[in-house]
Amino acid sequence: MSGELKGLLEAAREAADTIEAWREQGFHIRVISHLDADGLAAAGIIGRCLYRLDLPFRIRIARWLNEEVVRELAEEPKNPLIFTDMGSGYLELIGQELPGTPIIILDHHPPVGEAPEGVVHVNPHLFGVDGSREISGAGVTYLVAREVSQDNRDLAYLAVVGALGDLQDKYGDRGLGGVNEQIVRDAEETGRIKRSLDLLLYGRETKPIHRALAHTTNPFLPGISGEEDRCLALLSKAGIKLKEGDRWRTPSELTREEKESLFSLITEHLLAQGVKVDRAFKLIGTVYTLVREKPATPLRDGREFASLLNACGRLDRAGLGVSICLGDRTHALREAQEVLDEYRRKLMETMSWVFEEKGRLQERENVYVLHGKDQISERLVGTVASLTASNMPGAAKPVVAYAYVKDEGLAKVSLRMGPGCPPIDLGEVARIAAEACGGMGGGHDVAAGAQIPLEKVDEFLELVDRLVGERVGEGDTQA
Ligand SMILES: [Mn+2]
Repeated sequence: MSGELKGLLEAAREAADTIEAWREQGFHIRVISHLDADGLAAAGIIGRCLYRLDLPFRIRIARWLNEEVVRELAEEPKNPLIFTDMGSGYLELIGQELPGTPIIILDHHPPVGEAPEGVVHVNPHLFGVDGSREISGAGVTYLVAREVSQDNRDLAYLAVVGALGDLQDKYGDRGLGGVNEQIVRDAEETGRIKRSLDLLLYGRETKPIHRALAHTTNPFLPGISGEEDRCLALLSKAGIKLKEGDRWRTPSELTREEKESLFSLITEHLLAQGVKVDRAFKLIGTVYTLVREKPATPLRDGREFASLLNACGRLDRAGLGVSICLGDRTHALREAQEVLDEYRRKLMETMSWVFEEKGRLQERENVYVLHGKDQISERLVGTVASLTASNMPGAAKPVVAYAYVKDEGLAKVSLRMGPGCPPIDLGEVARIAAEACGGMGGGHDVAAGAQIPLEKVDEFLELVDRLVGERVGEGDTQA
């Protein structure tokens, strides 16, 4: 075992011991977790862990951690708090507002400042493990649950879903790597997950093939993504049967020959559109199948499970997502499926909106600015920024997208690195720029976010453009 991992596991052990001690004292636990798929998966893991310990708990899901949220927590009785997939960026705030509260932070975002005295802080970055790529918030939470009891190894699959939700599948064959690799192995050994190499069509377990192809946005396939009619034409050209009797076939049922012929037609189509062929190769990658879930449900495929959780979080139905992670497969699943459909519809609409008219995505000296204003929902802005950044043809600049959160007088900003970008720390850029504008920001090097006062948007964008430029410049002189 590498020294880095050893340090991380020791911290996980300390958190597990702390939970055990809380149990002996008969505490009621407050869990507070992040709104995205990773955060909901983390909430599910810690919830099931506490449930198995017979510890009473309550889960609260938050969009972000700010002074308001922390003050609300401070006004409640001082029951122990577990932060999952959030907290490390706000150590000072936590120390100031929550003195005397027993606290565990299980996060993978880069820590800012020092953990206050007495707070148990488990974060891969403290041990030289790259939290943006190697392990998710759900992964850190899983390591703790596993230290609590080996029986919790059967929760590893949720940590895989969390890592996929945080787009950590950046290793070979679009697989998970680093500490995640070990977590995947736990999930395999406990009979929950099987890995295979396959076409990564969106909705591979649930959607008719033409629709799955049209709904695939990562990679974005010009002339195919969002174009159901053209997809139908392409599939019939490939000689692929769409129905089995009355039932639509799904991508998971495609035979090897069918997949090969479909793939070569997609490649031809992209070439004809002047798109590089390597885009098509991003369509082939590691599929994580949750073998205990019913076929033809979105929970059967790890990525689709993650996007279902994400949809629940973004459309104000976080509770549904948590229920599913806690094991509900009845009405919660049915409802969540509807939420997912609605979310995908909105996302596709928004993506077409982005590229429909010039000027919505504006090229500046060092960044692309996506002016979402009140046209992009603040709930979608992060996902839209990710999709835009990963689908810009040869983009060497990060994408900075913002949307108004009018009722709070704020703009929500998401910064994302595209595949062609030079390595700079967007989390640091977001934090410095946001603080200079009276807001808060931070995050990973490749994906960061900020909330800033509405009237400061222009100032913020200029500052980000400049900060990114300075950092790109530094990289050049070192090279
Ligand atoms: Mn996360």
